[in-house]
Amino acid sequence: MTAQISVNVIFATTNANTPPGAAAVSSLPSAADREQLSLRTPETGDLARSAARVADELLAPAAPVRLTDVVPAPEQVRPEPADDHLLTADTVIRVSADAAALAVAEHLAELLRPATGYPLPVTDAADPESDRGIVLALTGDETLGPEGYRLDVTRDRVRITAAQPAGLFYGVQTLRQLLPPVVESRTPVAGRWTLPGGSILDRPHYPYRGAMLDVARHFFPVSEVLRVIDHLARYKLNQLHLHLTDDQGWRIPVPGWPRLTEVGGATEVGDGPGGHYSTADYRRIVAYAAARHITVVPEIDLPGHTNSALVAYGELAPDRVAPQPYTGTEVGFSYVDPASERTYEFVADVLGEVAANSPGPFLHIGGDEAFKVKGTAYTDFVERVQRIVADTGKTVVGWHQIAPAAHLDGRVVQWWGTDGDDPTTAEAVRRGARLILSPGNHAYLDMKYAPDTPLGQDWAGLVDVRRAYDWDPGSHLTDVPAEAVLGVEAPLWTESVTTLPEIEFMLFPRLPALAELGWSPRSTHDWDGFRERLAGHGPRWAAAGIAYHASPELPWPVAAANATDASGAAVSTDPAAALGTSTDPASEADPATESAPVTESAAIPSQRRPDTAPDPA
Ligand code: TNX
Repeated sequence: MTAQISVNVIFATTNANTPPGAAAVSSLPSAADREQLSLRTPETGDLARSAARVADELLAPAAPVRLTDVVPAPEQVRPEPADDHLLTADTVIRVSADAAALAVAEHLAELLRPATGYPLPVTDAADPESDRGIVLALTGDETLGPEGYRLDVTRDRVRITAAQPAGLFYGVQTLRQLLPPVVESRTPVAGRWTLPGGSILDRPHYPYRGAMLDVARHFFPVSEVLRVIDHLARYKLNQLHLHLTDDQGWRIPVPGWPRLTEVGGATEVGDGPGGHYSTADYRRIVAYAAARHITVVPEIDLPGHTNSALVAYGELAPDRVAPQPYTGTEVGFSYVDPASERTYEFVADVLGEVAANSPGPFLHIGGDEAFKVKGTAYTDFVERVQRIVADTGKTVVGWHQIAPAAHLDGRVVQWWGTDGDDPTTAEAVRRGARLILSPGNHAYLDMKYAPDTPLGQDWAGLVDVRRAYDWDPGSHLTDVPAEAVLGVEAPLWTESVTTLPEIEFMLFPRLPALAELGWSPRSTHDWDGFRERLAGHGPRWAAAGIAYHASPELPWPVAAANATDASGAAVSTDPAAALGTSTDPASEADPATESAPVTESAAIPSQRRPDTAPDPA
C-alpha cells in the first residue's frame, strides 16, 4: 500500500513538470527498486504491474494528437497536458446497464480492437465509474441535450457521459479521433495508444446534419453504402438521404409494381448494369445506419425524374406509352401524369412501402426540375403528394421547388440554389416551412474542386474545401431567420461518380467541412484553424484506406504527403493517383441488424500496397 502511494507521487510530481515529449528518466524506479517494491508486500504482482505501468507512463512521449484537433470542433475544450491517458492491453470498457449504451460500448471496442490488438472487454455495470479504464455512462444531465456528451481524459480513466446513447456515440467518435491515426488500421500495429488529457463538453448546433448519396444515376452495392455510413458517423452526421429513383434507374422494390426494379432498375448512367436493393438490403442499410445514430431519409423523386418508372409502367406516362430507357445526364424531360388517378395510386403504394421500411421521421418527395409540369398542375400535384406523405405518418421533405405549394404542418424544404435571395423560399418559411440548406455552390459534393478535377460538374461553380467551409447556414438565405434552419446536407450526385474510391474522393476532405458547419458553434468558425485540424486527418483517412483528395489548400503533415499506410491507400496531390484504387468485392461488411453486434464495415483495400506500415509512436 505504502509503496503504491509513493509510486503515484513520483509519477504525479515528475510528469507535471516534464516538457511534452521528454522522458523523465531520472525519476524512474530502477529495476532494483521495482524488485524491492515487489518483495516488500504480499501484493507483489499488483505492485510490479503498477510500477511497470508508471515506468511506461513516465517514458511516454506526449499524446500525438491534441485535444483541440477534433473535427467538427467541439463546443468547449480544456486540455490538461499532464493528464494523458495510455490505453493498455488490460483496458476494460465499462458501460451503463442499458442496451443502446452497451451497443455504443461494443462499437467502440470494435473500432479499437483491430489496430491495438487489445481485447478491450465490455462490461455493463450499475456503477460503471467504479474503476480505471474507459467508462461510458448515461447520466441524467439533460443540459447535454439528446446528442451532447462530456469527455474527461485523466491518467486513470477516460470517461464519456451523456444524457442519451447518441451522445455516448458522438463521444466515442471524438475519442477515436484523439488516438494516433493508425488506430484506423484494420490490422494490429505496435505502438502507444495515448489519449490527450483534459475535458471536452460538446453539443451539436443543428439537429439535422446530413449527406445525400445518389444511388440512381449510378447504383452502389450495400457494402459501399455501409462504408459511406461509416464516413458520416466519423464526423457526427446523423442523416443519410438516399436518392433512390431517377430517370436512369429505380432502386427500391414496391409490392404490386415488380417491373420498377426488374426493368426500371436495370440501367444507370452510361452502359453499366444498374441494380436495385432488395427490401432486406434496404432494411440492412437502415439498421446499419441506426446503429450509428444515423437516420435514412429516403427520396422518391416526383413528378419529374421518373423516366425509369415510365419505362417499367407506360400507364403512368402522359401518353400511356413507355419511353425508351434513358442513360444520359440531361434532366427535366420526364414526368408521371399528374392528371391521372393511376399516378396517385402508384405514388401511395410507393410512398407507403418506403415509409413502412424507414423508421425515421422524414420522407423526401423530390419535386425538382419537373419542367414539363407547370403552374397549378405542379402545385396541385405536390399538395396531393404531401397529403399522401402525411397519411403515412411521415414529415414531407422536398427540394425548394415545392416552396410555392400550400403549406403542410412540419413541411421541410431543401434549398439547393446558388443565389440565396429567393423570395419564394422565404415566403414558404414565413408560412411555417423549415429548411435544410444544401446550396449548390457550397454544399454540392459533385462539383469539381478545381478546373482539373477529373470527376464532377461545375454548373454551380467550383467547390474547393474553403468554399465548402466558408459560409453560414444560419444567415445564408435572405429574409430567412436562423431559427427556421433545421440543418445542412451535402448531396453527392453521381452522374460522373461510378466507384467507391470516386465517392470518397469527392467526400474527403469536403464532407468534414460541411459536418463542422452542422455541428460546431459558430464561435469556432475559423478557416485557418480548420484547415490545420482537418489536414491532420489525412493520415487517418490514409490508414482507413480512404481515397481522399489531397487538396493543395490544406497543410498536410509531411508523412501524409507520400502517404502509404497500414491498409494500403495511396495518397497523392495528383487526383488521378488518389483514384488509382479499386474496390475489393470480397470485402462485404458484416450485416448490422438489431440482434447482431455492431461492426464497422470492412475497409476496402486498394490495389496499391505500402512498403512499410507507419508506427503510431
Ligand atoms: C441538379 S439538385 C439536380 C440533380 C442533378 C444535379 C447535378 C437537384 C434537386 N437536381 O438532378 O443530379 O443537379 O449537380
